[in-house]
Amino acid sequence: MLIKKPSDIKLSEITPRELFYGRRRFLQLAAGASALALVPPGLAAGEKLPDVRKSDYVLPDKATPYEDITRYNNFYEFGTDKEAPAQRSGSLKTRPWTVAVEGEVRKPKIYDIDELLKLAPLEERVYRLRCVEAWSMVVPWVGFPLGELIKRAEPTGNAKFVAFTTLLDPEQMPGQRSAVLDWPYVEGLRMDEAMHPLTLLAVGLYGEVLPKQNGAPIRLVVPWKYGFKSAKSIVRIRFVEKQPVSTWMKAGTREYGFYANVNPEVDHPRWSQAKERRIGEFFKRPTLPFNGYGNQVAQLYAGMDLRKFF
Ligand SMILES: Nc1nc2c(c(=O)[nH]1)N[C@H]1C(S)=C(S)[C@@H](COP(=O)(O)O)O[C@H]1N2
Ligand SMILES: [Mo]
Repeated sequence: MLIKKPSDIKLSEITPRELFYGRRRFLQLAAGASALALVPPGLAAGEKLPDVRKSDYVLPDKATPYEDITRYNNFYEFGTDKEAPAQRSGSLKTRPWTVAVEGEVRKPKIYDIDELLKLAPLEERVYRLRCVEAWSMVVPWVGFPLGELIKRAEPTGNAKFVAFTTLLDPEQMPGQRSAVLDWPYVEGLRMDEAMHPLTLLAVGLYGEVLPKQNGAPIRLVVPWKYGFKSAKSIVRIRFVEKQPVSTWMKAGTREYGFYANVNPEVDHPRWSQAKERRIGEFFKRPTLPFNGYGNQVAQLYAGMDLRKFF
């Protein structure tokens, strides 16, 4: 049988790679071995993730070039400069790696990362990422919905929130040797946000194994919230009854709220959130409510004052 199911059709077959990945990345792929020199340190170069399906979550926006997504990062565990994570994350060991799923669940479990990679079909999803610092990117993630893992854990009726914790190891994460944040990095979601089909556990980028600077081996992606909600290099997923206090809330209660929904009408106390600079573009563009995902997520917040619950 030659006719393929839609799920069998790879994105590369229906969208020219050059269009989808951007010209520089295409040339880099096409150049083969000589492209290796362009790959930043710490990346398992060319490790393709097998069996990645196309998903329905593909934005029409042009994807940000691979070089920008992997060289302009926020990952304070490796320093506060944007270039630091690409330069310094080589010391992170992503194997062996475990993720503890625990707390208010009937089936707590410590997953090995390679088991997690096979938990659910891997999908390619092209999402917008909007940083609270008013820049944005368009990122082709590879991952699976967090909800797939939550279902298997069987949360109890007391599970109202989920807390995500990043690895704590100053030996591997030199940025943790200074107290810029209260380590380890912790973020949280309400249960319905965590179960939302857009909420992704990402293990890859551009069809390949996730680079360390982007949160290898596994990171959260919550596209309608400011980027800091998307915790990197996760080692613990804990189901709890009370709203977790996130690292950024501790760093500045007035500046970083628990919800952190992208909202052009609620300024950060020190700057406007009305516009953003898409990395690689010159002119700023207006920031969209919920980062453009309002149709899918606004109902989660019906009746809430989103100025108060920022
Ligand atoms: N553990 C950890 N996760 C983190 C951060 C961090 O400093 N440490 N930075 C956050 C912020 S502010 C942003 S904007 C995104 C950036 O993700 P990217 O580097 O893949 O673009 O990661 C988020 N996740
Ligand atoms: Mo951010």
